Amino acid sequence: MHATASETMERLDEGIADLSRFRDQARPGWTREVFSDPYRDSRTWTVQRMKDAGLEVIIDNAGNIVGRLAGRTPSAPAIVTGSHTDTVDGGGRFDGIVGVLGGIEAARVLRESGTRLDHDLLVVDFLGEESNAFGLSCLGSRSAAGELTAEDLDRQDYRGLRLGQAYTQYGLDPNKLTDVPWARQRLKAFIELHIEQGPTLQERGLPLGVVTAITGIERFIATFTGSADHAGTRAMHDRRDAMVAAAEAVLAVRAEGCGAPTHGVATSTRVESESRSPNVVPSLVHMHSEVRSVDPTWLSGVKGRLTREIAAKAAESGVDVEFDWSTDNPIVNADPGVQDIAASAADTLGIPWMPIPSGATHDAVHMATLAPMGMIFVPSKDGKSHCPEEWTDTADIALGIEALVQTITNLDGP
Ligand code: HGY
Ligand code: MN
Ligand code: MN
Ligand code: MN
Repeated sequence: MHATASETMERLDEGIADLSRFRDQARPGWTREVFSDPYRDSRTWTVQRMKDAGLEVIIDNAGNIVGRLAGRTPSAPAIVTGSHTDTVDGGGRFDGIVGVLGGIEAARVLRESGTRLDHDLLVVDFLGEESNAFGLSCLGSRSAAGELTAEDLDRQDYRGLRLGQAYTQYGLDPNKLTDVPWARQRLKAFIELHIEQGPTLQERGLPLGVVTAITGIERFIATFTGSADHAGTRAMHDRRDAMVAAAEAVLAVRAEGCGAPTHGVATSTRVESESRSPNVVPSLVHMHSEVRSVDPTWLSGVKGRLTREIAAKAAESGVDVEFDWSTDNPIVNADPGVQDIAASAADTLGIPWMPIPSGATHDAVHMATLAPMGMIFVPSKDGKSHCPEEWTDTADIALGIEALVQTITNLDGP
C-alpha cells in the first residue's frame, strides 16, 4: 500500500465516522433523510470537506453541493463524479457516502499529486437521492437533468409540509430547479463510485465491479375495495375481505419476482387498512409494491401480468381493485466507452474486476441524460445495505478511489 493509499484510508475512516455523527437519534441505524435537521447540518460539513480538499464549492439552484477542481482548459467539457449523502430511514454509513467522500478524495489526490487535468473535475453531492416520504427520489440529479419542476414539488407533501416548502426552507427557489449552469453545458462523462449493495462481489472474491446497466423500477399502489362487516357475525364464506385480497396480491408480487428469467426482483413494502378497528372485516386496503429488472422484455410485461392476476384473484373474494402504476426510472445502460475506460483503469492498476448490473438505482440514472455514464462498485459485506449492518472495508473503498482516479485520468485524455 503506497503512502497516499494509507493516508487516504485514514482520511476515509475519519470522514465516514465524522459524517455518521449527523443522524436522527430517534431512528435506527444512521438515519439522515432529505430535508431533515441532521441532513441540513451535515451539508455544512460536506461543503467544508470539499473546501479542505482544495475544491471551489457552490450550492446550485437544485440544492446540489458542487465542488470544482479547475482544469487547464476551462472550455473543455467537465468530467463529473459524485453521489449522495442522504440515507433511507434506518440506513447505513456507506450508501452514497462512499461516492461523495471518494470523489472528494480523488480530487484531493489529483491536486496533491500535482496532476493538472485538462478538463474541470466536478464532485457533486446530489440532493435527496433516496426514495423518501415525499415519494420523489433523486431530487438533485433529476433537477440537474431538467426532469423536476416546481409543479412536481407541489404534488408531494409529508407531515403537512409540501415539498416546495422544504426547498424554500433550504433557501432554494422551486422555480429555479433546472437553472443549473454546470449541467446545461456539454459534459465529458459522469462516473459514480458506489457500494454494490448486494453480495456478488464478495461471493466472487472480487474487489471491484464495472456496472453494465442500472435497473428500471416500476411501482404501483393497489387499492382493494371489499365490504365492511362485523368480524364476529359475518360467515367466512360470505365475506368480501379486502385484506385477504391484498395478502394474495403480496404473494403474487413475490411469485412474479421469483419467476424472473434473468435479473428481476419484486417487493411489497406496505399494506394498510383504512379501518382502525380490530373487529371489522377490512373493506378498504392499500398495498405498495415495486418491481425491478435490467431485462427490458420481462419488465415491460410485468404491469399487464400482475394487474390481470391480482384482479382475477381479488374477484374470487368479491373484492374490486384499482391500480396506480408509475415508472420510478427506466432501465439505463452504462456507456460502453466509459465502461471500457473504467475496466482498463482497473487493469492498469492490477485490480481484478467483473461486469455487474446494478439492482439499485442511482443519481447516475439521471446524469446519463447529460453525459456518457459509468459506475464503479466496491463490495458490500454480506450484501447488506439500507440497514445498520451496511459495511464496506476501508481498503476496498481506497481501491475503488484508486480506480476512480485512474478512470478520471483516462477520461481526461485527448
Ligand atoms: O432505491 C434504490 O435503489 C436507491 O437506493 N435509491
Ligand atoms: Mn445510493
Ligand atoms: Mn440507497
Ligand atoms: Mn480532452
